[in-house]
Amino acid sequence: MRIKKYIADNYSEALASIKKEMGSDALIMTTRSIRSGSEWNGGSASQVEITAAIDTAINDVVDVPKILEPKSTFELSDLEDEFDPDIKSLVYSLLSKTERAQSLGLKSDQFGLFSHLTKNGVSEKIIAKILSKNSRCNDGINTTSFMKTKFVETMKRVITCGGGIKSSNKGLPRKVLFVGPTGSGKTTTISKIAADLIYREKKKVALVSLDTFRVGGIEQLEIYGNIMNVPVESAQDRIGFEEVLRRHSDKDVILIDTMGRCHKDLNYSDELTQIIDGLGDVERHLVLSMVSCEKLFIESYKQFSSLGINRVLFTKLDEGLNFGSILNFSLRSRLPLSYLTTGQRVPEDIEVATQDRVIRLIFN
Ligand SMILES: Nc1nc2c(ncn2[C@@H]2O[C@H](COP(=O)(O)OP(=O)(O)OP(=O)(O)O)[C@@H](O)[C@H]2O)c(=O)[nH]1
Ligand SMILES: [Mg+2]
Repeated sequence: MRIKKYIADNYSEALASIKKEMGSDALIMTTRSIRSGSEWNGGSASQVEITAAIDTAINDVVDVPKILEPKSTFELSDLEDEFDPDIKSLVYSLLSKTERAQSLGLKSDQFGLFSHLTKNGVSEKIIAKILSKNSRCNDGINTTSFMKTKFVETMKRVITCGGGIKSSNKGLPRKVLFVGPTGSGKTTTISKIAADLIYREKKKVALVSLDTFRVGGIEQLEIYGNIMNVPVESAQDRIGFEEVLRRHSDKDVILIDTMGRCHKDLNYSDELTQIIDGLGDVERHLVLSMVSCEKLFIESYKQFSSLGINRVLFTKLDEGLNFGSILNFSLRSRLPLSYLTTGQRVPEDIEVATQDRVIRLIFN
């Protein structure tokens, strides 16, 4: 084991030296800020010290092959950075919140807003990017309310809301497919939307289940369909789905349910694509639950990338602890939001997503 202290003007420089000398297997033992100048003039925390260690036996084995991740069409450089467990992110996670804000280039008058937004789940890197961009344009007037206003302006550009489901004006039924992780609330949300279309908008609706895999997958939808007195169909393949569409060509809206499958099942998206492709426009909504971790949002989005997603809707807001992940995900996916759901009651607990509502949620 080789241990060495590295002193530099900032963490990035120290880490660069560690990586250069010890490689990426180096372990970070300690980090601290060092005051330069003398005690009586206050000194300034202008340098950092990192103690790093490397197991030389491990370091000699340089040819261990990397396990390759399956290739995906989804590309997001920002995100790779965030989930990459390299030395930089390891050290970053060891810093205090203030140190993290400093290391991201923020000034002391921005720490309060930074802290508030991180508590509400907004990614630290996203906050820093937005705040530093805004402060560059407006030197000298960084009051909290000014910064908040600027932050909200950026959020309004990033969070787009596409409205609820409308019936088609082309005389054909609008077809809307819902996909997402197991238990995220697809079937319940479809029932809420169906009730709204039937009772409030007086539309003709059919419900279809593409539960091709699970026995009894249609039962839950059938219960709601029977209550609302609308047809509920199931289709296992493309031929079955085409028949269902023919039978319900007189409907205004056809809502299509799917079963949740593990996000690692990358074939699922292709299976669904084969069933629906070429059968006219199908709106595709990704259903994500506020109770699940943010990484699952991304994994699900990746899972359905070949299917193509047009909208995202968030469920279980009533159980969510914070809502910054909506901003994080919107920024990364650029998907317009359709609905938010706020409880288990059908049909009451659903609302069409609006920017104001989402911004209020994120600011608490
Ligand atoms: N608290 C709360 N629970 C919800 C909400 N929406 C759905 N649920 C509950 O979440 C659970 C799963 O809902 P489902 O609609 O069956 O989820 P799903 O995505 O269809 O699940 P799979 O078909 O198994 O993939 C049920 O107990 C619902 O009552 C919501 O907005 N808030
Ligand atoms: Mg379901």
